[in-house]
Amino acid sequence: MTLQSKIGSAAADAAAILERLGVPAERWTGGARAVHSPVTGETLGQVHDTDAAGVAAAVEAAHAAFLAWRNVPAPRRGELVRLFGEELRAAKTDLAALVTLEAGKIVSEAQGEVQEMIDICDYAVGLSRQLFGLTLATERPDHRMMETWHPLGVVGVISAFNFPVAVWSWNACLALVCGDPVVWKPSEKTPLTALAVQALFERAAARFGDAPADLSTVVLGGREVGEALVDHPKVPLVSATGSTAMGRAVGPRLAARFARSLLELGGNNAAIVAPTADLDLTLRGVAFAAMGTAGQRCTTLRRLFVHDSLYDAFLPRLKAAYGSVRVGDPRQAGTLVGPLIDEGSLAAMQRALDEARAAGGQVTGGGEVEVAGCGGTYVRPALVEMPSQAGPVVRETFAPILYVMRYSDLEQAIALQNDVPQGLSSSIFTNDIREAELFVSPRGSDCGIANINIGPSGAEIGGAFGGEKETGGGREAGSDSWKAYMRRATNTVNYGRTLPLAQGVSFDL
Ligand code: UN1
Repeated sequence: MTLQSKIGSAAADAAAILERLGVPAERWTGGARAVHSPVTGETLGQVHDTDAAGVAAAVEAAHAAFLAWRNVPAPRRGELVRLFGEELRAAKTDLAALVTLEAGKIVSEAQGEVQEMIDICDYAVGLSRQLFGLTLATERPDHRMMETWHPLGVVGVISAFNFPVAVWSWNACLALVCGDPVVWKPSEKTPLTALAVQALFERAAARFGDAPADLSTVVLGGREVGEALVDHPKVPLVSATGSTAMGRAVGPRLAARFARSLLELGGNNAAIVAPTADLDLTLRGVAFAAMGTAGQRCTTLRRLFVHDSLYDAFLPRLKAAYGSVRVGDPRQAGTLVGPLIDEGSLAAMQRALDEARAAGGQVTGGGEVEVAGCGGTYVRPALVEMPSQAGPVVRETFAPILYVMRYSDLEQAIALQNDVPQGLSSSIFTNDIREAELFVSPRGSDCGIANINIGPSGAEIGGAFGGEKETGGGREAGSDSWKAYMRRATNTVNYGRTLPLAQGVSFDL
């Protein structure tokens, strides 16, 4: 199909997918909030915002579900997630196509995002038989001390437009096997993919049979909907992904009522290209991490420190890649960079580039790209050679801008890498084992993710995902992240006939 014949078809394609996935028409038509495709600018749907009473009702219903779900054995709860994974496998092509239409991701990345959901389902199913606690040494005879992990309650999930479905699934699949229902507020820019996922979940729940109603609900709208979720006393944990500004608003509100927060906020991720780096591999790693998803991942590579000894060999190759990368309709084979989410992103990108120029930066790329007949915002990624780490370099601009700087001493490069407010992801490209180990040592990268010979983006779900400092400190997905969704009880059991007190205290009546 030619591009020309596809223009104007985004709305029709989205409607057909929503119908196939079983999303009732009244959920995505007739509402006051228009949903636009970043691919063509077309209106894809009109969704209904949830009002404050609607959010409260969703939380109360989820809490009722919690009271039943916490009694269901965890491996049986895993069975629901297994069925959900089956629904996702069957719907992968459709759901990914909807991600492309609503978030603008290229086909391969959209499919990767749905695959990430399937992966976390599999992970959570296994986990449902491994929610273990420890048995601990006790100082008292005829006693046993142990810890047990119990379901926590309703989990609020606030997600961003750039991973409109996967981030929810990291939270929801773990929460569900841990015994917690989920109330989801997706980005107001991507409600349709959320409604599609909800429909798939409802199919899985129907097949499961006796699942309580309202284990998963979607509430739609802007900031006030998020606030209603964050402030509700029956939500003991909110997992929020988005900007640092959003986290600054959410974190203290949760702390004020002693609720838990799991924050995944901004990243300003760096990579170091050391003298022994394999330059072919580095070029591919840098290109994907910096230009992939049009620079709109929280793990996107934004700062590159290149050693003096290879700067002049590497930079021309990188510039050539920036000049030749195919920017355009994300539905078309061969496109590597799709649209920005909206014009606001382009404005922020241009502002950052102007500031970089004022600070002495040499900018290559960054101009708008005309995509035949399309109403989306398409831009060539920008490569900016900076004399120093200053101005816009120290903040996250959610757009494809890579700031490149020279370095001569690795410890200084690591210090610069760490000298930003954010601490999500980082990489070093090197074949020198001392450099590699230094980078992942206590005085190396200060980020939650530190990679060797891999770019900072594209993490798999088996590891704990998240970062330090203004990134918020939360960890999601793999390793022991599940503990955030449960409460730990310490139990001491006396199976003797006397009552020895701890610390040798005597209290004889
Ligand atoms: C995000 O951008 O919010 O590591 C999440 C990655 C993906 C997740 C990114 N697995 O890039």
